[in-house]
Amino acid sequence: MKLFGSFTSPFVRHCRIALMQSGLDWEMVELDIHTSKDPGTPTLRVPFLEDGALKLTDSTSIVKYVREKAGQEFIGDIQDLDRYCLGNTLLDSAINLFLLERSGLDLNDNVYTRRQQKRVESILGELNSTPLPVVSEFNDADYRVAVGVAWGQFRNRFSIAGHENLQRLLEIASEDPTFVATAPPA
Ligand SMILES: N[C@@H](CCC(=O)N[C@@H](CS)C(=O)NCC(=O)O)C(=O)O
Repeated sequence: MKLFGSFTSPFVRHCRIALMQSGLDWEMVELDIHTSKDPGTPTLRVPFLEDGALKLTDSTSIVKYVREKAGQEFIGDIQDLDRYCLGNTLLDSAINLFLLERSGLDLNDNVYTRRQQKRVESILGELNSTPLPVVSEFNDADYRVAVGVAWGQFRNRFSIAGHENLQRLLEIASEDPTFVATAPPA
């Protein structure tokens, strides 16, 4: 199967982690969504996946598909699923702000982008208050939060200076070989 995406995207990173852990046959096709004229996905976003006739357009359906195809569990617990969703919302807001700023918008001069910034800070506080996993027991909620927080540090989009649990989460994740192998290029 083929995963389309960039090496800097945290959503793609999570898919790569699941694929590396799956033992399945796959390859990564590098795609710059911002310059591609015909990216091959209706979302105009990465990642997307092709497995024969099957096409998946979102990292959540991709990770679930890969886990289940490999005989592994995606997310069974409702609180883990909610934490995964918080990680997603954090990333969605932070990436939108990143792209809007890159396109020339003053983020402090707009009521909705200020709300997005507030959302990022509020979610970081909430995620910081959740219990820490051990490295051998990372589930997809832990991976989603870890790739999100790591992306925020990589792009300098938010600080985790006051969030000791999130700092510790990244330390724990740094003991995970697939998390390390999928780090964005320096
Ligand atoms: N909900 C999507 C979000 C994917 C997403 O936002 N991808 C970013 C890259 S990290 C993107 O392609 N952005 C391009 C754009 O918004 O124009 C998923 O989980 O796959």
